Amino acid sequence: MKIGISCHHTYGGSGAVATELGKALAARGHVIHFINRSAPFRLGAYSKNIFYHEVEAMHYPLFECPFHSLALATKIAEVAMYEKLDIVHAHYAIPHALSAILARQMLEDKCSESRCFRLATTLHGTDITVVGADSSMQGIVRLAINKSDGVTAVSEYLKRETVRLFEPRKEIGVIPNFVDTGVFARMPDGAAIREQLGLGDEKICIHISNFRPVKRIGDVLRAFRTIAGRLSATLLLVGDGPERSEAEEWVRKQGIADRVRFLGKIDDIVPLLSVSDLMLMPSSGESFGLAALEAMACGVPVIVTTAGGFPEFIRDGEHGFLVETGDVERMSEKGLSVLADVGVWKEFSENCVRQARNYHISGLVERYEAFYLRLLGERGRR
Ligand code: GMT
Repeated sequence: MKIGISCHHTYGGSGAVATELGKALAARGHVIHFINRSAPFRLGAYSKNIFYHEVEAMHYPLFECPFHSLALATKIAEVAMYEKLDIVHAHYAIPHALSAILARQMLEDKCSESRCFRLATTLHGTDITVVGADSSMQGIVRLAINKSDGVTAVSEYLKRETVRLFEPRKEIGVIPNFVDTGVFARMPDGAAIREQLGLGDEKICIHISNFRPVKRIGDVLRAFRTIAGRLSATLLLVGDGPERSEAEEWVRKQGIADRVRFLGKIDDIVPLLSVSDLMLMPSSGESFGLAALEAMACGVPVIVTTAGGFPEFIRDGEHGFLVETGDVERMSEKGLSVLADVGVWKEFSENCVRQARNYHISGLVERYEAFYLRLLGERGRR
């Protein structure tokens, strides 16, 4: 198949999923065209079957800001026509699905309906629960869902939320997120990585996010403060975003700045996960929580919230613990119980690796292939 993929290029789960999916599809012989504002952060070097088309929006003094969504629509139409795309897969409802819908309208008089690409849209989370839930966006997100040929959500939770908030006409399927367990695996040379990072033999807690309010960075820090008060530990904070400065200030005021490392955005997180003993992810509403699955693949037990999609792949007392959103005391207590007992940690760590294998990329890529083929089959019947 010839597949166009449009996603957010910035640091975050939806871009990671879209890019890894594209790379895996290319490895299976499909031709993939990424159509994006910038190269997705996990794209890496050129490889056979992968092409990248950059979208350049026009700058004109009359416009307060350039119209990227319109330029994206034009580029999708151009690539779809000249590369004869079968499928355009939009990750995140806006603007990608909408731009693809516009692109299809642009092509109306250029290709017959039976030749035009089919639009697959994957909903990732905040496009529904935060952005889409805002009254200024609700109608447009509903349109993006209803006008797509097929729609998937990354968890049952997100599907339920989409149906509750938008009452769409379109049936929503669920294809959960995935991890390449060949890449996300605990590296054996932990000591060398620790040395490179200037770490000793203390316990390592890790949090990876875009530092937005939904991630509840304050809960991460407060839970860690209690943990670090009881045993020797360092917290690695990976990523960046609006709440980072406040977090840095809090850490300084609490006198724990020497125990907390703000590492910023890092693409290759496997070495960091390989020296980590515990991931803290206390989000108030995570549609899936890809970072937790990637940590589990590297043998890192997780402390997460019962909110959102976490309970669909993380079991309490087996892969770590699930706590109520905001229950920092239980987070630190459960975190300490895993960190302080080598036997428990080892058992949880092994359980995590086994569970991550159930979400190995190959099985999920096959489900996306089947989804595309179903959409193409429907095209043939129209
Ligand atoms: O807000 C974010 O965390 C970023 C966002 C994204 O679009 O990159 O993440 C969402 O999509 C990921 C990939 O499907 C999911 O693993 C995250 O849970 C989801 N984030 C939220 O629902 C908050």
